[in-house]
Amino acid sequence: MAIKVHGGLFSTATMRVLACLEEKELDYDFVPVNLRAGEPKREPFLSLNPFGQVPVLEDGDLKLFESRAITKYIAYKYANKGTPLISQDPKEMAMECVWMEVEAQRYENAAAKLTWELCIKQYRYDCRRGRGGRVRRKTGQSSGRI
Ligand SMILES: N[C@@H](CCC(=O)N[C@@H](CS)C(=O)NCC(=O)O)C(=O)O
Repeated sequence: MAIKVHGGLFSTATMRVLACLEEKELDYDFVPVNLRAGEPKREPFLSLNPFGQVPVLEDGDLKLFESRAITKYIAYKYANKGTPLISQDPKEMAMECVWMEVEAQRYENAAAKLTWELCIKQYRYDCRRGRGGRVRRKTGQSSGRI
């Protein structure tokens, strides 16, 4: 059975999981969840994650939430596929875990806000006005597609 990712297209936590699956060159089905319509806060989604948030990964009979737990699972389970993402050596793995914690505790908060303000908000604004597809800086310059 194929891996399934329930997530949102404007969700940085979902993007973390999709980036990991892409690095591992794994096939997966993306199941879009409508965050604006409050879909994660209702059944059947709550049965997948009682906290009502995306992403959720399904791999066979395993159902997982929390994006970093998901990426660690993928890195271990599919260690021999695609890009190696986690070391099998305990000391190296410990250092990787230290920096994963630093990312989660010290970096994520600011990075998620910046991604929202500089990228996603502008993209959604452009989409509503039929100019979707470009990411623009405040100066009006184009900085590429997302
Ligand atoms: N710590 C969680 C955070 C998940 C999270 O914040 N998800 C957001 C989207 S990025 C969400 O589902 N928001 C909808 C809501 O809380 O109603 C993870 O890393 O998976």
